[in-house]
Amino acid sequence: MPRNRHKRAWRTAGLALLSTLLLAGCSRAEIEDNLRFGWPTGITDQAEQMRLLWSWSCVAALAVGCLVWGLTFWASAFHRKKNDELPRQTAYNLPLEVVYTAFPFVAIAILFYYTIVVQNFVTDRTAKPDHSVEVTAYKWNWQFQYDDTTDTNTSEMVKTTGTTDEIPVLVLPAGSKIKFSVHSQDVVHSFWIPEFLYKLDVIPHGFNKDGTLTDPQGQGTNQFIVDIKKGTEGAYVGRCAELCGVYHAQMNFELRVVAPDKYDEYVKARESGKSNSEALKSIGEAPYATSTHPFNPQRTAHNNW
Ligand SMILES: [Cu+2]
Repeated sequence: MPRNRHKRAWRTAGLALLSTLLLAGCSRAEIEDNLRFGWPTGITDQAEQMRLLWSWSCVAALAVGCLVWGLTFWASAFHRKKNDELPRQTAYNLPLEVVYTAFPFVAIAILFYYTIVVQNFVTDRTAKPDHSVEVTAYKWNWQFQYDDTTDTNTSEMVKTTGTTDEIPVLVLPAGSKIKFSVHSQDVVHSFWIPEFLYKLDVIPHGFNKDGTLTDPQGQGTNQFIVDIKKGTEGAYVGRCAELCGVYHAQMNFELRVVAPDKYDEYVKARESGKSNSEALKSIGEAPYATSTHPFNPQRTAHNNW
């Protein structure tokens, strides 16, 4: 192909690319949204780190894709069969072979490295949390115990227990580090708040024949820590993510993220003996779950949980 035709083809391709970018383009929010590449929005620092890993992996995959598409386009555009003469035959290009063997290894090594870094961040349990919550799962509900609280009437820690009529609402402050210790009273459940982009198996303690725990040291307790971001106040549904029996699908709870000063007020209200709904009401929050509702056992009812 003559030189100026080459040039023209490249210019046309460049213009097409530029106008696509300009036409697709977009406000900052839209660009950011596109860079999520379909990744859901989380409310924790851990979720954000996972999102970054995903976004950069997609960018890397697109870069490789563009290279492959470019070479495909280049080969089909500029190396079409022009006559019956056989083109120059080449083989055993050692430098090229080294490059295309080494490049995938380097790409995989980089992806592997960042995956491990993010995984270690997400599963890290060494940080000192601001608050700790004991989560107990049982067929088919949840109990949340706030470790750093004392109910003045019972001298026990403040607990919120779900019932058939009332979804348990777990109240936590925005902008804080929370440690969850999850255990089960019966079968395996799974603690899942979709906005954490994380779920953790809730496993039971084993029992000896005399009813004592097989491992009182705490095997049977899984733990994880999340940093709930600032400005994430709201109601988020929580679910059981492990098929655990007949009413597994109704084993819901709600995470209510509130401002830190409201959280302190809430805890004070609970410590003074107020019920969960009374305490929520006293800080100006909806007293009951808003993201999900109790299961209606009527068979004809349209359940929409
Ligand atoms: Cu369950």
